[in-house]
Amino acid sequence: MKISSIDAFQIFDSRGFPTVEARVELDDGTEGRGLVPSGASTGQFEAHELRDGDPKRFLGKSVLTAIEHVEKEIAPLLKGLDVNDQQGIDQQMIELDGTPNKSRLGANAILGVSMAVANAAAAAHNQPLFEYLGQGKGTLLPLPEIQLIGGGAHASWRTDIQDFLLIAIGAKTYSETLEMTFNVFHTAARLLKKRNTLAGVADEGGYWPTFSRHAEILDFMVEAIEAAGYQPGVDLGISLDVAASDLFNKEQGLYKLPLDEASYTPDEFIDLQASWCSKYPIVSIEDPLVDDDWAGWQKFNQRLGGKIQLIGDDLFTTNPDRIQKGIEEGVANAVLIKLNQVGTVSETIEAIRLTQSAGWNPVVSARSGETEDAFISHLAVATNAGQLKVGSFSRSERMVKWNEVLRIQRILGDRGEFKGGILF
Ligand code: 2PG
Ligand code: MG
Repeated sequence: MKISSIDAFQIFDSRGFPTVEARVELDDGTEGRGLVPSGASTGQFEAHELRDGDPKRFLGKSVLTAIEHVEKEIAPLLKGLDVNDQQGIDQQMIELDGTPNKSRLGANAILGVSMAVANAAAAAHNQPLFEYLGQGKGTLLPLPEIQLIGGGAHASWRTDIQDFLLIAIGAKTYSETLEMTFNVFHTAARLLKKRNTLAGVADEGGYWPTFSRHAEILDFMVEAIEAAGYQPGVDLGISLDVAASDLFNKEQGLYKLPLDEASYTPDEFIDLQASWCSKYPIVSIEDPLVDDDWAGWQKFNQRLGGKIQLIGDDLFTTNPDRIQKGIEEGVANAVLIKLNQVGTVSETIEAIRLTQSAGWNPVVSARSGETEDAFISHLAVATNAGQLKVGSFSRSERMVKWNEVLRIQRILGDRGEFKGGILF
């Protein structure tokens, strides 16, 4: 099972922007591919996504240098290595890059190869990816976090808060989470149509936000859950990704919400979110504060961490060192897990294990710029992560992930487990 060749080429993601596809071939002709996703509300501590920056080509967004790094530097280094040694291969690429954030070769170059190596190894073993990555121990089907309304950087700043999501906390099976979400998603469309405010979907497939206040969206979510015949807070809960790093004005020390014509000090912003938690059936909040306010996060966690799931995305950027610091300082109780924030498969798995070792929840997540690939569905099951966030319930780059979990559910049969909505 030796690597015989590696190459890469430029494909396009769900926003029509260039990204990397890497291909690893083994001695016996087996191959694996790695398709790299891309964020829009990226955290400042993420691994570096290398783009060419040539304004004459693809708006500066082409990834041809990253591809050249795969073919000229990574391929010769890895040729002849045993494809089963994911960690050793990832480590060699990290050392070849030589920077703390993978900025020389590009995290997109390294991740493409890392994912292709995992897929090639799984194919060589004739196993589905989740069985290979989890060494047969991955049996937990994830609870989905599914976006109803998309805003922020994914909808031209039509709202300030980024994601308004549903979690089907009352579902007994993975399939039932999808049925419940289906019912609310399509009921919401009917309600919006009636108001003449149905205006298509945002980057992750959630409805385009045609609302004049954030609280109006929360009211609408409750209305849609009820109109679909469910009990808010019992059958389905609300989850928010505030993506607060995008809202913080450093000079003024204030969070700005232009939609509400309001500014908040960090303490007032915590108060606002606490008041939303008492008024609405909110079960989870991601990135409620800026990504370097560790003391603020600690305060938030002390106040609300016992009642809701508190997820760090931009705060942790799937980086084991930052997660470790977060665990020591007690700033959250869950970590958003994104492969391209850290840049290799083995570091991503390490981040998940570290999160689990603290008794926290890992939430495996897609990016706003996605591809037709469903690697993360397998990753979530392989690691028994328990939760999966993929954007909404439309657009094929989203549905391919939900559908892949349905396929995994069939493969697992009686071995498959589902814990339901007990978030902590
Ligand atoms: C997030 C993700 C997905 P992006 O903030 O959690 O919703 O967005 O990929 O743009 O960072
Ligand atoms: Mg986020």
